[in-house]
Amino acid sequence: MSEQAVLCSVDNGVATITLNRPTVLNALNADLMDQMKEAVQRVADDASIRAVVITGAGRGFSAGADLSSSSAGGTSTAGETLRKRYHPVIENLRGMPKPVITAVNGVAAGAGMSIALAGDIVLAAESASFLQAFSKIGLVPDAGSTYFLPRYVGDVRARAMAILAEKISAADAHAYGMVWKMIPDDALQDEAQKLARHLASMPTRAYALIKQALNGSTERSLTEQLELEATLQDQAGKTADFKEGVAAFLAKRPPNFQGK
Ligand code: T3D
Repeated sequence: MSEQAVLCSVDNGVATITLNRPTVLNALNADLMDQMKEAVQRVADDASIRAVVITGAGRGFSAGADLSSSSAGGTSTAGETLRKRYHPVIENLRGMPKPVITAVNGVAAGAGMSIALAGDIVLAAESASFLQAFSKIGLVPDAGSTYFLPRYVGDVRARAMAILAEKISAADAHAYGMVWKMIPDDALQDEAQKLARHLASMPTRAYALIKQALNGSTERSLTEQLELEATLQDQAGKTADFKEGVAAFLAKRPPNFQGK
């Protein structure tokens, strides 16, 4: 690998993964996606990491697939590239047993927007923007955009975004429900770290189980969802953090959660 296309640092239980090709707005080439896949797997597997932040270096979050090295000019098909490089990242972000914050610091386009939307909590700088760029170059939305968008913003807006490929401001993204909070540009990274540190000090086993409950909940019936909740609550109820949470409440003292 020729460049450090993804940076990963760990501090006090918080991992920060930074897409790092700022001169091309962190466009996603094979090197970057391979490094991203490896970094995401590493933070997913490391039990000492209890919260994750994903952001972009420079003025963009990610401009999506690198069009100078995309399948249009390469030897692999788009489907092969997606299955090998993108799907493991998106599925791992959603599936990993810890909360993932995406801190969208600038434009998030194409598959870059899909990565942004895969976060459990999406924060956006006021100047950030979102672009379903795919149809502009004759492609369909991929890397999860057709899964996340209708669920977040509804079918009407998802269709318009995919077909019209118009840039959506952070304010509109927030109003549409794609973004949890909009944050002044110069405060975004500090706020993302502050939130991640807070999450890392909380009962993170419960967060893992919450993710399990919510992932795919729209595909399950009420009966199935009630049963899943009961099963997950059995697990949550056996954690040391549950005991600590109740003990701290009754003793009127702050809890000391260990993520166990
Ligand atoms: O085969 C497969 O891989 C399948 C997977 C497909 C998934 C996809 O993501 S498809 C969608 C790909 N992305 C796009 O179509 C977006 C293309 N980029 C843009 O539309 C614009 O750059 C932005 C709206 C994102 C930002 O515009 P702006 O005006 O802020 O910046 P810019 O001047 O256009 O870009 C800055 C530089 O980044 C520029 O390089 P230069 O001229 O300074 O040397 C530009 O060429 C480069 N850049 C931006 N996007 C990409 C890119 N280089 C390669 N690939 C890009 N996607």
